[in-house]
Amino acid sequence: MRAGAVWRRALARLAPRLAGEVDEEALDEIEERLIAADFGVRASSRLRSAVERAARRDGARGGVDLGRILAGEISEIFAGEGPRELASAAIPPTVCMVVGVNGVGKTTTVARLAHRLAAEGHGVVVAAADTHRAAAAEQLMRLVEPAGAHCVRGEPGGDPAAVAFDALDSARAHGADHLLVDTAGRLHTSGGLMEQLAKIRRVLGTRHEAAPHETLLVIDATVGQNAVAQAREFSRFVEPTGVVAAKMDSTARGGVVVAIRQEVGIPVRYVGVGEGLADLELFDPGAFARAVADGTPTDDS
Ligand SMILES: Nc1nc2c(ncn2[C@@H]2O[C@H](COP(=O)(O)OP(=O)(O)O)[C@@H](O)[C@H]2O)c(=O)[nH]1
Ligand SMILES: [Mg+2]
Repeated sequence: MRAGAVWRRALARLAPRLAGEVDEEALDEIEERLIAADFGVRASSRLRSAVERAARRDGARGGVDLGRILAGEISEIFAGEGPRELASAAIPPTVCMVVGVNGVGKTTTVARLAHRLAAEGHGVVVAAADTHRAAAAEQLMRLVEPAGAHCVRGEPGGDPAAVAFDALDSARAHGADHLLVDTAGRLHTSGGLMEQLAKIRRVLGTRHEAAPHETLLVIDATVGQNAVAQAREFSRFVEPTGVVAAKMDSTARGGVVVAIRQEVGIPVRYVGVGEGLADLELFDPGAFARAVADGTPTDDS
């Protein structure tokens, strides 16, 4: 499934069919549909007000007008943001840390980014900084080695920050352009996950100017508003530069990308649209908004 198809499915019929003027009933209906589509209560209520103002101003009549206005207001939330690839550090390697709770798709995302970057001709080193599960490093190695990426791992149960540190040295030694750091989602030893992640960040930062240059927070799109809570929690400790909304193919709702953008302020950068290594796409706010407009049923259909 491609992102365009995901959005068309997830965002169809957000605006109700409507014969005449935009009234309270139609606005209530939009708000309910937005909430049902995972936009979150706050974003949905703000969008309702914005649509109401715009509909009055433009003298909107009918569902198609309403859908177009809703799409426009959603675009406003992403104003000025387009699809954006990973940053490129002035001095290589560009360091990207991938964080998130267990099972959301972190390791898969690291593997996908490794393949993507390698296909563009970049040298890539990955750090298996999830040292709490022996299987985690195996999984990562198996996924990235076909791309020609070098994988650095530590002792099982060892210090993840030490693995990140060694991997940075290795990336320099290999002259790699990118270092991708996979992390654990749950911590079994003493000390919280967030403190551990903050430590990895600090260690990378002391060894390399401005590292990590990117911190991608992976969320599972099927958990809806829980993902917003996760984004809020992680942003207190690791300053995510972007969200990867994984498993978008496994939900019929797509509003969580708006909820996170508006309520936590982190831009969505990538979307996971399947289980394959190629199933990671840059998030395109324009395509998202267009799917809202295109999904509005015509008034006589
Ligand atoms: N359908 C679907 N499954 C995904 C996607 N991304 C990851 N997964 C699956 O989610 C599961 C957990 O992924 P993993 O990367 O191991 O999660 P981690 O614990 O965060 O490292 C695996 O079975 C992946 O294949 C996606 O975009 N779509
Ligand atoms: Mg993992």
